[in-house]
Amino acid sequence: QPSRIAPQSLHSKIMSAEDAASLVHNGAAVGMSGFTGSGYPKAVPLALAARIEAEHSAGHPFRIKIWSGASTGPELDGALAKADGIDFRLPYNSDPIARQKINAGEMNYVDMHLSQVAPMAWQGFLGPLDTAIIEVSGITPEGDLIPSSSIGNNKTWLERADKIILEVNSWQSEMLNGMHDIYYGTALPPNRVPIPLNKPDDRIGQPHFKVDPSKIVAIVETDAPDRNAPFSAPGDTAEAIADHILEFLMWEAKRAGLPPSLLPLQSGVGNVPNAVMAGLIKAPFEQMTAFTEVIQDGMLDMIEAGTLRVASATAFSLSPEKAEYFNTHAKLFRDKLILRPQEISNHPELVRRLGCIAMNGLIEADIYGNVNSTHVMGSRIQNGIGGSGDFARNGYLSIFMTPSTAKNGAISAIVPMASHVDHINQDVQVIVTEQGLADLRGLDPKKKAALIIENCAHPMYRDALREYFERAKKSSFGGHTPHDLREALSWHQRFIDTGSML
Ligand code: 0RQ
Repeated sequence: QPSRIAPQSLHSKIMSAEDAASLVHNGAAVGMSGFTGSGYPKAVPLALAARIEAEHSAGHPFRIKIWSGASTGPELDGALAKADGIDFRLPYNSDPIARQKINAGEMNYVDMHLSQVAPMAWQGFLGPLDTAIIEVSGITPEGDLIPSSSIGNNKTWLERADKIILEVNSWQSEMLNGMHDIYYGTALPPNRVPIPLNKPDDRIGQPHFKVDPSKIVAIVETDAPDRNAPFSAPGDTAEAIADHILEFLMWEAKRAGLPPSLLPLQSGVGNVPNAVMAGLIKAPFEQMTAFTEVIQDGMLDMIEAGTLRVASATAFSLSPEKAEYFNTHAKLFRDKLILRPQEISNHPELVRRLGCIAMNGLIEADIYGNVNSTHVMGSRIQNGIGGSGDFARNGYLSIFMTPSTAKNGAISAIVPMASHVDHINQDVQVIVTEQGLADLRGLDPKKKAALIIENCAHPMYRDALREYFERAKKSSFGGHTPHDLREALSWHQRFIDTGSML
């Protein structure tokens, strides 16, 4: 197999993962590639974790700061968290070991809107970046980098870091070359200009990353698959949620006179969003588009079925089977998929211009439509806000979906008062559970409460919510958004004390 590193001049920088890991120093801020389990470096972080364990055994402190696109894989977050090697992490995590360390107070974690990471890095809010460790799928004869299965913040890390370690992964399809659109037109205020993208499939940049070769200190060759978590087959709950959303979208399309292609879709990760995509294949929409964050199994199915014309995102997030399928059939999808930097895929200006239909999961919603996406019982972080805020505030429609209960019914997803708020009620237009859908647009708080309780709450919790709402209306300090503050978070405390909100 010919080398994927075309420039001969770079071959002297090829080395083992262990040698590359030795170039990272204690306390370094490291910008990693990686987004929802795709395109993350797979060899150097593992070697670094082994080195950190050895340093710790010898009694030497060694911890690094990790910046990424979003979540990565067990060879990165998992291995480094297990080695107790992560001092600081941004902007998103879904690794279970890292989650446990964050919630134990042993790891600092900054949970950020994903579109804001690159501009904040450029504005200097995050401090200096020592090293970038970036997976690419090849290096062109001109020395440009062919991106991998995710873009995330790689453009920014390559530009901001003092030194660069590349992993060139030959597992990634060579057909990725040409699918990316890297926009170099962003600038900081007061020099910012409109982003010239008017349709999800507009190409406004170039297919490759530019890189200063003098900053490349190591190149490691790998041949390893992306993590790519499997999806479970949609169960009855996911299907019921998907059915409510489809029925609503058909009604909304008619009401608002939307085109047969609807408006560009954004869909969060997980089984329920995947079930919605599966349902859309059968819906009477044609030539749909997606302007979203990640490309999931359901979207590839929609492209093959001809219902989805094009998808723009920043990363793949496929099951292992679908990732292999993509690698062998990439030609089918090549001109229908575009991967962009996450500051563009999630850009508020673009989400607003295109009028995306945003569909995201939630942990809990309160009766007034405030949504908690991140913190179980108001304090234990699950993942992070991810891109949900970028899309929910700016989309044409912002839909949040969840099963009406969690933990076998011990927790109601509809609560009197959200124990943490990621999405204020102004950013939440529709809430859907398997019980039904609440269209909250244009409603005042008390109308929202009545609708959410009747349409979305599980019958097991509905009476208790009705009673809370009635009591609150009588005793509340103010009458606009009635609450009884002595009781508002008592459901959460009851769960903490007894293991159930009931
Ligand atoms: O925990 O795995 O321990 O059983 O949360 O919940 O029901 O499997 O749903 O995978 O869709 O995740 C909001 C977390 C939902 C996700 C959230 C527990 C539940 C389970 C997962 P277990 P489900 P999902 C753009 C969009 C923020 C980022 C985002 C998320 C686990 O959607 O992280 O939107 N969103 N990005 O048991 C206690 C509750 C709970 C609860 C669920 N009320 N109380 N535990 N759980 N509700 C894409 C990206 O940004 C990449």
